[in-house]
Amino acid sequence: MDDNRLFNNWKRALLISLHLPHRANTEVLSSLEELSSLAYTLGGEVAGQIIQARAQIHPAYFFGKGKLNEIKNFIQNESVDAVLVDNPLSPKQTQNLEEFLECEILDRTQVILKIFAKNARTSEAKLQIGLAQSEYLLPRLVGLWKHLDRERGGIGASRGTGEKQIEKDRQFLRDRITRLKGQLKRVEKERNTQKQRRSNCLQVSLIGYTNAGKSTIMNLLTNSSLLVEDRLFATLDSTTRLLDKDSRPKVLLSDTVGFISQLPHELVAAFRSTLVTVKDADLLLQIIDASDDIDEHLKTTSEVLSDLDASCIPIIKVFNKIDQVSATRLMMMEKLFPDAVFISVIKGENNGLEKTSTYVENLRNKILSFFDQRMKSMTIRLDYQHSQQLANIYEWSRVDNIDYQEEGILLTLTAVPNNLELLRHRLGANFTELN
Ligand SMILES: Nc1nc2c(ncn2[C@@H]2O[C@H](COP(=O)(O)OP(=O)(O)OP(=O)(O)O)[C@@H](O)[C@H]2O)c(=O)[nH]1
Ligand SMILES: [Mg+2]
Repeated sequence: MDDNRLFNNWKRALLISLHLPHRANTEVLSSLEELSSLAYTLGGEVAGQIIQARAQIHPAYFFGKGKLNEIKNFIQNESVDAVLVDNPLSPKQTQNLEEFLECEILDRTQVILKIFAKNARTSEAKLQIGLAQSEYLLPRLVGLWKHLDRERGGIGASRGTGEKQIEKDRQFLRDRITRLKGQLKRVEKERNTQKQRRSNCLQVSLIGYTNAGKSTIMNLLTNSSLLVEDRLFATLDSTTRLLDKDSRPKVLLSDTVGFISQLPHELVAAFRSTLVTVKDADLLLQIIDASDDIDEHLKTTSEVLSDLDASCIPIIKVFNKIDQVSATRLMMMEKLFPDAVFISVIKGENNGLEKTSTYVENLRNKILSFFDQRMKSMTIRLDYQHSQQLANIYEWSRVDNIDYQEEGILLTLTAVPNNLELLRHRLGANFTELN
């Protein structure tokens, strides 16, 4: 079965949203604005937006019947070929809406899945999105086939063609899910081996809303050239680089896939192996676009972190793109978040190259001093016959002092407690701890 056949292409979309009483007006509007960015990221055109305020959802059609007639007129008058719904729909609701509006219906989840499929480059990202798409499609096959039957010339003409196919497709998807899960398990195993090799390093993970500037900051901190783009979900993989080649302990920085509000749970589950860099981090750098909807972005990030079981990891909040905000807004944010860092990493009118590099260096120092504050020191004596262990010592800790004395080599070492413990284990009985 070909995914493209199931994820039909469309050119001109109408965006619709149901405003339920528990959601604030601004939240509904900014979410719809974001759906519009998602549509553009996919290369589609937006013909218009319609919002319906309602006390509760209509169980069968999600929207009220009156509004649906208005929507149907709009579709016909404006040559719309897809309706993007900014709410999660059940398979049955999607099917009913397709039948009533005679138009392709995509909910927010499906739009996001399509963007991921379009942007996936590495084999791991392709496996993960394949899994998320298959899991999303499985309960929706009935609706899809009804849609295709209709295209072939009316329900009566081809009744049953789809029904027979549904069982075949369902089996195909089940087999595919099992195969993709198996392949992802192998990738995860490989990742675990790499992790063991890096166990003497501290891990810092860049996290946050999509398009906040994570990859731009990663590039500047590690002198890399990862893809940076003004569109949503430019990054779908994790990339890890050394932050500073001379620092001890070594600090690794990872860039990874961004978050978005109402991130489909199929995606969080499928991207678990990519997001493992977040779960395993010693410190998270949360990048927030200072010019965007801060409250919504903070809320989304904390929800995803709790979904990943990563809420306990210490976080440094980094407000980026301060070149885009007024001095008053900046002052307000500084008051609200006294421990956060405020930066701008793009050279612009109010932001020379010098200022940008000062921001980047301050951020680097903030990361290093976070770990410095947690480091402990110990003094040891190493017998000369075990001096080959010096390589390990330099690898695992910062050597503050070394003195070649008659009885042995006297060393003062500093490292995070975990690394000191691992070093003690490695040196075994070959050293004497003096304090
Ligand atoms: N004005 C301004 N733009 C910035 C700044 N930092 C990054 N950008 C722009 O923001 C856009 C997104 O940057 P990325 O680094 O790709 O963002 P990301 O968080 O990695 O995004 P995804 O990988 O798509 O989740 C790009 O067009 C950057 O040039 C900044 O400080 N100021
Ligand atoms: Mg990125």
